[in-house]
Amino acid sequence: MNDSTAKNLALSHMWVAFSAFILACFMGEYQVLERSGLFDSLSSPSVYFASVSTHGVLMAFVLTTFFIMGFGYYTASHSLKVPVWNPKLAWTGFAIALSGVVMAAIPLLSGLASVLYTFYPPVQAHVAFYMGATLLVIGSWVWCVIMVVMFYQWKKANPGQTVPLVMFATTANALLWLWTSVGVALEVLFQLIPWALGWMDTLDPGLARTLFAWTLHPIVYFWLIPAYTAFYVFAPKQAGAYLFSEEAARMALIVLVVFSLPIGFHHLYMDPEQAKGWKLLHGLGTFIVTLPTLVTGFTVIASLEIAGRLRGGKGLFGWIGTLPWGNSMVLSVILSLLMLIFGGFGGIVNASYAMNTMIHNTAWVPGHFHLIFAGTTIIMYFAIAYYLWPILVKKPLFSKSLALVQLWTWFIGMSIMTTPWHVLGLLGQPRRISSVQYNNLLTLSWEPYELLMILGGLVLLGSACLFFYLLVKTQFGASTEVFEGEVEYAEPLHAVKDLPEYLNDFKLWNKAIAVLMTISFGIPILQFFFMDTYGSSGWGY
Ligand code: HAS
Ligand code: CU
Repeated sequence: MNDSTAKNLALSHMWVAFSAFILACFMGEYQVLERSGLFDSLSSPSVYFASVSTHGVLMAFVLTTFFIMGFGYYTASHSLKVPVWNPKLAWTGFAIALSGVVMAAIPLLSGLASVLYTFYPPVQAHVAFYMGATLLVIGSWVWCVIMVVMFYQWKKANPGQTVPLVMFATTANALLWLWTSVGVALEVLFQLIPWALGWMDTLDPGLARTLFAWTLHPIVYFWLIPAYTAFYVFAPKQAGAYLFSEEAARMALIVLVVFSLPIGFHHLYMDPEQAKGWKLLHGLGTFIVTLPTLVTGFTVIASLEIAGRLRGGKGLFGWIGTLPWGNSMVLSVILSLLMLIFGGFGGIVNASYAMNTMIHNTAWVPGHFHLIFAGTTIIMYFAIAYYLWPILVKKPLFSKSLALVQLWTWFIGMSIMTTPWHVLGLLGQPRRISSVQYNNLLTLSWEPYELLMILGGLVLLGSACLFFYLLVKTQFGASTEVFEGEVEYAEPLHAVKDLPEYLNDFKLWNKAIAVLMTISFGIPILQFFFMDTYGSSGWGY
């Protein structure tokens, strides 16, 4: 088996991902400085919006998509013990996605696409931005197809056998992404591109926001699933024990995929286009989709508890101290779960229809997603990188202890930065603004929090640089030592036997998604074409 193709694919994708990440971190620090309003010389709304748009696109779309693709190629090939199917196609997908990034970066950096990462109309970007984003998505579809083909080829060659959990999770994510990206693809192809090219005078932002909501919730689980995959397949083994239940893991992944799709209207609670009943339906679905996260928390903590007890931990909490805190994967999982408590709590507040009025469009929301995305999720991307890099480049990690410092500082920096954002949100500070100069008592009360967020940002920037430095040093450093280790997957506590097909395949779940999506998005989308919604008819006016 030609393992080197999978390794090269993984490394190339991940380098793009982490290069985007480090660039975006510098922009993030500039943004907290500018936004604080404490430095007059930095104040420039136009630079701020160009920066925050680029930061958001790089973090949310480039870092994630490329990381997920690279991780998927390597684990698929490794766990199924087959080469990547059609490597030429895989490289073509990589080239398409990368050219999309370059194409979008030009208008972003020149201030012609200052539309934030959600690019809601009627704010308009240069058409190259929309086209670049489209190419990125098309490149990622190539990856999805390859994952699905590899999954079914393996099943055909190994009838009746259980697909390795890591591949089950990756395929779940590929299918999730295919379903997820349809909403934004319709918006971009039928509304934003024709409008930006001047083929349409105007468009219906209500429809655009509805289509974006189709994508906006499940996309966050597309980013999250690799983190949960590492929770399940790497962490228990690294902690020295077993996965508490593989069946629970599979069920959690399935519910996460199926219920992430029909619930996007919790981003539209305050929008006028959709009726209350639809919002409530999506709100109920949102509470259902928290369950797989609770199950994941339970299963992973139970796995860690087994590890702690096997290492001699006693009493109700004694096992926590005996965990190998010096192992970067185990430490990351602990820190990730700690951030999940508060990030998830924030999510529940957001999802509660009435409470959403209190925090919608305030600094609370970036607080929520920095904690749960940049915190919970990205710290696991770091852990995966530290775990895979030595295997991919066949050299030991440059410094294990610096890696631990980096993980701790990321956790501390993220806590320092996002706590003030939550408070500022409750104090009424709007999000998506560069600065508010009301010059009254209200903004004075914001100042101490602004200072804290700058400090948090600085700690995070230092941590990000350390992460990048460690990867560079590991791969290109002078060490001549050869690393021989291999990826090891956690065994379940009880071996999986006679798994029902619905826990080993997605056919049933695709049907379930189709039904749920028709129920939850059918009329809300069709109304724009069949009803007179404020004079709109279909895509535009
Ligand atoms: Fe969210 C907005 C609701 C999860 C990302 N979210 C956003 C936006 C982003 C985002 C990017 O309902 C902004 C979009 C924009 O720009 O407009 N979110 C939720 C809910 C969840 C949730 C209910 N979000 C995520 C994840 C994200 C993410 C994951 C990225 C990766 N979110 C919302 C809503 C909005 C929103 C509204 C719109 C707000 C508005 O008005 O604009 C849930 O999935 C969360 C479930 C999690 C839990 C936590 C369980 C805790 C566990 C940890 C246990 C650990 C222990 C410690 C005990 C219920 C399992 C163990 C310790 C040891 C030592 C072992
Ligand atoms: Cu959401």
